[in-house]
Amino acid sequence: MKEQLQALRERALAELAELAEPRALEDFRVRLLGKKGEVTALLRGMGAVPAEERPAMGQLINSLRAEIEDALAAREAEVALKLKNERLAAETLDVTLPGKAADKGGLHPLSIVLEDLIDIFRSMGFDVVDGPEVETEHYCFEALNVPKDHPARDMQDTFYLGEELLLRTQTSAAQIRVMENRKPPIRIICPGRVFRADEVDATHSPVFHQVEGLVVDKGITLCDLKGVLTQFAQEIYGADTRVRFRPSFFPFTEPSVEVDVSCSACGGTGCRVCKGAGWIEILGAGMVHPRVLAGCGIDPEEYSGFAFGIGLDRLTTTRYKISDIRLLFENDQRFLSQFKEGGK
Ligand code: 2NL
Repeated sequence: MKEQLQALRERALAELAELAEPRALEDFRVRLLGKKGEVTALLRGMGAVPAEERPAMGQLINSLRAEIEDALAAREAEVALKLKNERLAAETLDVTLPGKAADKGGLHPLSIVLEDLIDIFRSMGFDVVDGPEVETEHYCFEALNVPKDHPARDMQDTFYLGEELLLRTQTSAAQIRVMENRKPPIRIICPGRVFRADEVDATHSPVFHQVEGLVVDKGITLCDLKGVLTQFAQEIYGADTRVRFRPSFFPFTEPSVEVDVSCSACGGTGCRVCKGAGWIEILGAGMVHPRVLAGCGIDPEEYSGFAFGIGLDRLTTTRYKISDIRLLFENDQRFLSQFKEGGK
């Protein structure tokens, strides 16, 4: 029996050295040390051993069992360590690789210019308001003293959405609502999208952007208009910019003016940018027509006001020397990414 034990010992240890899988090790444990295992069977077979040899034999079997258990535990630890090392090697990260910077977005050029504009007017005490893009004929035209037969109302120029509703052609409608609902003093600007049935080309788009402004109070004169708009023009184009006011006509203002600034490209001597004129037109303005005030329930004998309308798209294309207005509406990343902080 001793030889049998010795043979089992050698076979078991040799086999164990070959096993490299946790599953195989568990099989091995069951096969040798389990209830029906080989070592257990040896203990059961002790009945056949002469009584005086039993204690010594029992000890031998128990020490063999202990030896196999220890060898198994050691092999299990080896296999576990090897598997863990293989897994770690497969998961290796090179922490010295440079990171990929997140692609940061930026503001649309129209938004950059609009924010500048809002800052300038806020600093002069203006509030920002907005209104719906779908308007009624009343708010878009009647309340602004635009008569029924005026060309601006023509179906060819205005997108009508039925008998009464239309897409606003200027943001004045939102300002009319403010005049109806608030008592003067009123000092607001109203930026927004406006719509006109224009053919698309390098300088025209059926959707464009406007910032209108309105001031109503006691004793407001053309001097206030000139002061505010000169301040605005010089903040946008530079402190040494010259500003001139030319007589013009709008149905909603009387008198009306158009405002030009000296060309920032040539300083006023005439160049390609200003088409030789030395001046660039930037906005239209005027004293709010008494009929417009009265229509909103504001007594024109007591109050007066001025209003202006600035085309945001042209302001943006001239500031950034953008040659085609369509670039503002196409959302081509190659164009837009040039306006991100830090450039491309
Ligand atoms: C232009 C001209 C202008 C106004 C807009 C206005 C608004 C109210 C009352 C009176 Cl509520 N007027 N707006 C006045 C004068 C000119 O826009 O050429 N814009 C690009």
